Amino acid sequence: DGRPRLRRRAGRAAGRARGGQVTPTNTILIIDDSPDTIRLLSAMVREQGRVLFATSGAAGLELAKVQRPQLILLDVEMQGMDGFAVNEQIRRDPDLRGSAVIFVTAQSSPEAEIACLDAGAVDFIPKPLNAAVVQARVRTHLRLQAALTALDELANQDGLTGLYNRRYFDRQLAAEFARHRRHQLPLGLALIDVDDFKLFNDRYGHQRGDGCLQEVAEALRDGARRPGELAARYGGEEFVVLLPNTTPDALERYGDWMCRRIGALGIAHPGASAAPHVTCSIGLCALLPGPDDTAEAMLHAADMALYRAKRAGRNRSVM
Ligand code: GH3
Ligand code: MG
Ligand code: MG
Ligand code: MG
Ligand code: MG
Repeated sequence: DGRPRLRRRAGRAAGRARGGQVTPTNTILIIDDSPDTIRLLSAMVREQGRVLFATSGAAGLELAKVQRPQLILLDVEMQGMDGFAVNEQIRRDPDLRGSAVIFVTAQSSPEAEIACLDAGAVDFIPKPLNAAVVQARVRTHLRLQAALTALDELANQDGLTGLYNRRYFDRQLAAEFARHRRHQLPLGLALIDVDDFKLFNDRYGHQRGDGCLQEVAEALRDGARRPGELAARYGGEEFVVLLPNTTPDALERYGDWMCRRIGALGIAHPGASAAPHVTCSIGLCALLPGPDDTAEAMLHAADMALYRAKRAGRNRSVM
């Protein structure tokens, strides 16, 4: 469903690497009901990114949802939905957290300027437009926006594996759970715990233990490719995968497949109880969320299933 995915390694920003330098492609969306202003503004900022435009608030919002621009230059005075109304929709949409708004307006009173900033815009550009001022403001906000995006990514990422962290996962689980309840869709959850991992560390040391967790994480990330699927490190040697629109049958197939896949990494572990290599146990929970179900109860059910998988001898997936 187009949610942002973490990149494979921490700290790598979007864009093309050129001679070690990363040059992200910024997208700037101009929403203005005057084609003349759009032409003028486009010409001013076209060196600073990919420029898109819309001539109404409604069209602009639709475009923003799909294109996720870093910056939106938003006309205040527009026919139909005015700039403030558009801005309110942008603020309310969690998908547009990464889109900063700069208001563009001919009303250059201190009150108008304050109203723009209080509405949550990052800046205010007065008309008539001055090319150098527009460019300087756009440049500044693209830079700030890139820093914010990088911070956001770090805040959601597990440092060792590059997977999403538990904080992010918990937030997404709550959101997906509510969505699945609303639309009556089956939701799947898998908790994955590395077997006898303490023994692995004891034998090979913590550093190789870390390497093992990275390999397992890579298998999980690679196995969560369908839109909306999300793999996270839940803590220690425990991982969690969220599988939207997944029936119990399909979830069981996923569990068995992932269990085999992690075994097939072939990471030697002579002390393990189920096989001479690293294995994992998986606890599954699939459900069509009813009015009284909660995300917490779902996690708990998966945890109980994981416990049963351990009790039954490890290296297996249990619903
Ligand atoms: P079980 O099969 O019952 O899950 O046994 P286990 O040994 O895997 O489980 P236990 O909870 O006893 O031990 C988990 C181990 O995982 C202990 C801990 O040191 C290790 N661990 C947790 N986080 C990390 C990490 O980031 N790196 C490394 N190397 N080890 C970790
Ligand atoms: Mg206008
Ligand atoms: Mg554990
Ligand atoms: Mg374990
Ligand atoms: Mg244990």
